[in-house]
Amino acid sequence: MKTVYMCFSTDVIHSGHLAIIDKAAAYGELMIGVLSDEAVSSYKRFPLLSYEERTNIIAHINGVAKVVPQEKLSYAENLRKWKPDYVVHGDDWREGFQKPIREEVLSVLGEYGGELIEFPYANNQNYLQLEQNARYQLSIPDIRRGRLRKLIDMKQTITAIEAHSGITGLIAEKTTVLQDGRTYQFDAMWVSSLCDSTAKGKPDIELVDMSSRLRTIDDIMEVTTKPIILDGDTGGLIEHFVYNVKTLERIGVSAVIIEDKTGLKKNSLFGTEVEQSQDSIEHFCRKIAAGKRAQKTKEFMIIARIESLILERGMEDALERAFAFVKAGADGIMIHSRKEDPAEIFEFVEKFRAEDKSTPLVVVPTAFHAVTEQEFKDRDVNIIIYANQLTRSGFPAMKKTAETILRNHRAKEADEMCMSIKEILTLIPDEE
Ligand code: SPV
Ligand code: MG
Repeated sequence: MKTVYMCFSTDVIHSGHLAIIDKAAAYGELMIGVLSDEAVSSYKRFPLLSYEERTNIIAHINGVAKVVPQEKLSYAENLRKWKPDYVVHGDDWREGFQKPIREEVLSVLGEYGGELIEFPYANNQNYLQLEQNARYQLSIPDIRRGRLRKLIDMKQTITAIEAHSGITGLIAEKTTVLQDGRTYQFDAMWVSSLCDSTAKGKPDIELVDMSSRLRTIDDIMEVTTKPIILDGDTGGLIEHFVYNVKTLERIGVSAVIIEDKTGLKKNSLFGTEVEQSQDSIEHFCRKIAAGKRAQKTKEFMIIARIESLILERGMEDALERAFAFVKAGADGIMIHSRKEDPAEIFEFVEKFRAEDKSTPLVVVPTAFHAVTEQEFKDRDVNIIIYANQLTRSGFPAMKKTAETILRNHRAKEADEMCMSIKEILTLIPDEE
């Protein structure tokens, strides 16, 4: 009896899948590789059904003889392990994102004489509609809100990139890179006070008020599904913070990070070059506790951000604050530093983790940008935020274009820096 291998990532099984399973099973004993939750969420979208549920459903489909896990988008490991006579796939992967995966499959099959069988891909409107509905589900506030915690549970260490508009939200949502048989995407979005203010041409001093920040969040939410972490600055007055917590969780934001500063807030990366005052432990604990009491859902997170290293108040102060803030109810701790050398961040993480193994830790490696995600993961850091890189790369590109047009008194020379008109017109497809 010949053996046949197919990989499945789907959580919305439809008759198109059943038809291809029937065809594949006609070639021999059919084994299905079910893609792990991590692989599905970094390749397509967060799965609506977990790996276990998807495995169970697929195992009960007529014609499926065996179900095995497939950890990566790459088939190589499973093909070398099981050596199926045939791999079956739709012909849609000949072009586009999955092309290198297909080429690798052909090469591994070549190692032992296996064969690839491709069926014409069924681009059925009903199936596309099903996938669109699944994506829409993920953007519903009640479903989006809890996904930050789920992602941390699933991956231990997740990444977020800043978004300050619909288009930067789309970049955070859709950018995917294929590397070594794995796909990479950002897990979440950070709505930075610096970038939201900068986009409005204003300084990062809590001048852009919450109504305006909510407008930005809504623009992002309209076109994305990934969880949102809001940079909540100081959280403002306790009396205002409790209202804002309820608003944020109602609209589906997953977490707010508030920093232990008071008075006129300036951006942390100024450090001690400008006057900034740190809040007292007692007052900031009251703010956290009031926020937690106001919260209505169990998934929303209030994360406390410690500015002691930024303000050069020392490691002991930072740690004392961290433990006090957790005791007051904080769901996570963000430790910040503006030193390129990550030593003080690593020291904080090590000392914090010696006493607290579970509270999520957050870092913003803008200054200590040489540290890799793996190094943070090895130290049990849970959220890595790329806080401002889209803003810092986007605006210089626009400035250069404006200067080029001024210098040449026409637009021709700037054209090579620009996306083509066709690309910009089709960048955002019409909603069906
Ligand atoms: C932001 O992105 O607005 C932040 C992080 O608060 S930092 O700019 O490093 O203070
Ligand atoms: Mg900020």
